[in-house]
Amino acid sequence: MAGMPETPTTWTPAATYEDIRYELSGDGIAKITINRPEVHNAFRPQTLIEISDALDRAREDTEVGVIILTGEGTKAFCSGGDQRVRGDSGYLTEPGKAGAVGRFHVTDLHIQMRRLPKPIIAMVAGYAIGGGHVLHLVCDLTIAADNAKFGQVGPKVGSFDGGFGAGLLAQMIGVKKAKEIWFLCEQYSADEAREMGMVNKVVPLADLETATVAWAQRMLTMSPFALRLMKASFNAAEDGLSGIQQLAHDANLLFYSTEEAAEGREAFKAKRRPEFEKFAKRP
Ligand code: S0N
Repeated sequence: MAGMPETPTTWTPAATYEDIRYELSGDGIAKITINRPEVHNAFRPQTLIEISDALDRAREDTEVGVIILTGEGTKAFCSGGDQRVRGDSGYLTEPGKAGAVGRFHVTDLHIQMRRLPKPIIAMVAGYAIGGGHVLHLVCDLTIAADNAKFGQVGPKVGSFDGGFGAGLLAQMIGVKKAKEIWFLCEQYSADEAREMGMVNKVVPLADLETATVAWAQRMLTMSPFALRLMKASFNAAEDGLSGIQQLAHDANLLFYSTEEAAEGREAFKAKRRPEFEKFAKRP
């Protein structure tokens, strides 16, 4: 396939976790793999805590420009919340412990993924179901293998995600189709998901990683700050004031590198009047 890397990527483990793998390509890509194939990569709280930690790691690493989120094996990207640890008050960190109080770790994780100023690509083979489907929606791009299956199961298993799982989906594919997905809980092929607009590209299973790495490498040739601002700009409309805040603070980051901003800081430190009159009043 044109533009594909000629040799497979060699991934180097860069941290140790229980439920996930965190690996680096050495040329700017971090890969996070949910490693629970025995349950189709369903996530328990520990899994989400580890993904969150790995995302922080990738964010702080100034060598990393693009993140790939995927699942171990070819059968599933992720099948959502691990139903064995779903308690009466949310997912349990310590199932079986008397008085354990559950919660939804995905709530903060979704926000973290949208806030992270680097593109995240969902690399989907097999099932992206339930909370696993929402995880791929929240990623910036999705590349799917031709064996991928997408769908929601919430109302079938006594659950629902009315956050990004509903709102973002509706924005992506339209309200009627989003309602169909949630109300009927059927599964959709990779091609159907692409036609709906929630998958960017479908490739043969054997080419999934090379195709994903090719897109990541292409983004690595782009201006990282321009990508950062584009991600924040896309999110700003959907995320309201908190989206605008991200974009505005990114403007701060840029402004701080100007002589004009430095003049205010230096004048304060020198206890003198800032000479802002020397700066152009831009049209
Ligand atoms: C994915 C499905 C369709 C695959 O079917 P298939 O191929 O027939 O495989 P199975 O035999 O069913 O699965 C293989 C083994 O994997 C286990 N397993 C699969 N999924 C899960 C899971 N989610 N939790 C625990 N175990 C799972 C199977 O049990 C089986 O194991 P063995 O071989 O030992 O029997 C099919 O597997 C399927 O439908 N899975 C369940 C999908 C599901 O219910 N997902 C959870 C849905 N809910 C969420 O994800 C909620 C997420 C969330 O945190 C949230 C967010 C916001 C607001 C609310 C919530 C909330 O939780 O309520």
